[in-house]
Amino acid sequence: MTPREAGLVVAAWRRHYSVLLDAGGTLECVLKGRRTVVACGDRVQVARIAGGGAIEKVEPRTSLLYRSDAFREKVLAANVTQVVGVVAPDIAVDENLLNRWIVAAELERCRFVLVANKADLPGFPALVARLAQYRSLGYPVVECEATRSAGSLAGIVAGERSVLIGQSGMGKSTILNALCPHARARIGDVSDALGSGRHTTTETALFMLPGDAGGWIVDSPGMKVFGIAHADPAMLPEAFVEMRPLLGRCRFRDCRHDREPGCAVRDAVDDGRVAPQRLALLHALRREGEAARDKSR
Ligand SMILES: Nc1nc2c(ncn2[C@@H]2O[C@H](COP(=O)(O)OP(=O)(O)OP(=O)(O)O)[C@@H](O)[C@H]2O)c(=O)[nH]1
Ligand SMILES: [Mg+2]
Ligand SMILES: [Zn+2]
Repeated sequence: MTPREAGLVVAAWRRHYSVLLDAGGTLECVLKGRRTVVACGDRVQVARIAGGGAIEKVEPRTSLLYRSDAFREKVLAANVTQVVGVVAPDIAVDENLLNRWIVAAELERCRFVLVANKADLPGFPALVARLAQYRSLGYPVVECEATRSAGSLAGIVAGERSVLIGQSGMGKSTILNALCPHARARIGDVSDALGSGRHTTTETALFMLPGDAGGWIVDSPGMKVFGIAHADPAMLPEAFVEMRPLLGRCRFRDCRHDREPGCAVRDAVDDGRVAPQRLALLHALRREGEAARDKSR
């Protein structure tokens, strides 16, 4: 048997992967087994084959972020400790999408941080004002002008394993390049990203952070949708931080927080403690999850 070598997956494109070997150097690898899932951030064991390597084993993960609907799954990153959502004032922020990133992070027990990028642009103060609701949920909102510096983010990502997530053109790759000067990720024009529907970043890639604290950061392609159909519907309410103290306080133990009388969550919506769109998202995610389960039967 050929000896296996251990490494970290640093780039993923379709079914091709770059693995940074613990012993040094990177190896271009293919994946054996159709059903195996591999993502940037995975620790793997590879065997040398002609022309590169084959991933033979994936070590157990602490987290796995992925998008899914009833038909498809797309892994974003493995073993992350923190999800960094990026928004900017020159592109319409899809808050439904944003809340989905938060739920995905909570389900994997990752921290969530929101970055308001492009502080130099005119609509910036209005954007930051809109994001106050996320700060009051407990998620840090960090302001940044990545074309100048990402210094405000350095302390947030240091020592963490983060993934940058966001709609196309928000500036994820620009932030990455500012944090990891050796990265040289491709940066696109916003007009390009919006006009043609093309995204500048087409694969996920992982970069080591400079400095002694260690950690790494994954850049991902822009997205327009983020399905979480793989989530267990029973786990979803826990992913909404402001609902946690209310769970178990409804009249019915199996309350869906929909139209049941004596629902503590609905009461909280009525008196403004829970935003109606957050409860609506909980219901939408539950429907999506149930539809995906029906389909797979
Ligand atoms: N004015 C301004 N523009 C910025 C800032 N940060 C990034 N940009 C610009 O925004 C555009 C998109 O940046 P990217 O980093 O490619 O965006 P992205 O989020 O990686 O986009 P995708 O890879 O398509 O998902 C580029 O033209 C950047 O120069 C900023 O702080 N201020
Ligand atoms: Mg990019
Ligand atoms: Zn209820």
